[in-house]
Amino acid sequence: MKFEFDNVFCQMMEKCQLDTVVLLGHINPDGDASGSVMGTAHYIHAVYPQYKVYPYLEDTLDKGPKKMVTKDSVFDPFMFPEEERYAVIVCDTAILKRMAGREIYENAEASIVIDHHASNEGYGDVNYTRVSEACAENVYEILNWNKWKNAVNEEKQLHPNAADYVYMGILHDTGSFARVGESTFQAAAELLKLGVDHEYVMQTMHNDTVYDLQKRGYLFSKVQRAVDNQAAFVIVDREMIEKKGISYEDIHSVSECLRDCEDVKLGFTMYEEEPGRFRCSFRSDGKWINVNELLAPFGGGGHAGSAGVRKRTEDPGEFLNLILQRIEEMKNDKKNEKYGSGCCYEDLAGFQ
Ligand SMILES: [Mn+2]
Repeated sequence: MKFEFDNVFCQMMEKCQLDTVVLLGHINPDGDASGSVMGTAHYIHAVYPQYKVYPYLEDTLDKGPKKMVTKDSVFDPFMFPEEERYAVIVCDTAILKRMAGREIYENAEASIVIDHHASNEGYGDVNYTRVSEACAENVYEILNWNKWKNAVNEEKQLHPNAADYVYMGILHDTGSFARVGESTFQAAAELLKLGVDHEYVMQTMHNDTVYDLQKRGYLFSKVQRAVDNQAAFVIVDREMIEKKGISYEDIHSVSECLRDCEDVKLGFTMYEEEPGRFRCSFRSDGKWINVNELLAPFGGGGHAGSAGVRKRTEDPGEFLNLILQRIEEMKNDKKNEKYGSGCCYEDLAGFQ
């Protein structure tokens, strides 16, 4: 059955007699988290003007989406909302631990969760999680765009608006439509019809300076290989970070670039964000190795093709070995399954 956001939202507000709603996303927000949060906030603001709306985002928001958010003429999501009684809507956040503004969530009267991570914990009063390429695609699916169009028709459409943000979320989590299904293109086409300017939103994808590229060049010169050369990875320790001025933003896209190389199946990065603590990012096609499963025993997770983990260790080499061992084990298990009697449907159930 289709999830009717408007019904669920109105019921929640009426039942709890609330006039305020706060929107939350995950820590270190990206284009999808911010697009989903801001898009939903703008939708409610336009369609339900009787309610006060406060989107809240950490200001560690990625540089590209930040360009759009700082142009917003309706909301300033970097202000911490100080409300008494309110409902929350949480977007793109699989687990409570990754939520930005968790105390806001804990003190809410009611909650709706909209997500697309297979690893979603199922928290919240209403939890709508459907595995898809982008949370913003789910947001697109559940909102009533006819209602929105009528609500914003009267006045001149402001930009960025709900449609611009939802489009941005889809654009970012699909890598500019590199990973899409039919439904993604359908959503994008409908959003363009609603007035989204593709070029305007594409500006949030272009943020590199020449210096950024030089730092990336350095990072790629440090790539190591393992598992018959099929895994490629970079480890960035404090010394490299300080000497070369490498920020997390610099390494953010490296695991994905490596994964997309013709001679690589799995790309990952380990970044020592503070002494002894590594922020690790893994990318695969979701089938060769399901990286969500790969990281589960280490306390990490995400999607079949894209997952992360934070690891506190004085010995990154030891952690690296554990990871590589588990990759080998998962590869062997798969091989045995294939040649065994059991039929393996897991390959097909990957990422859709
Ligand atoms: Mn996402």
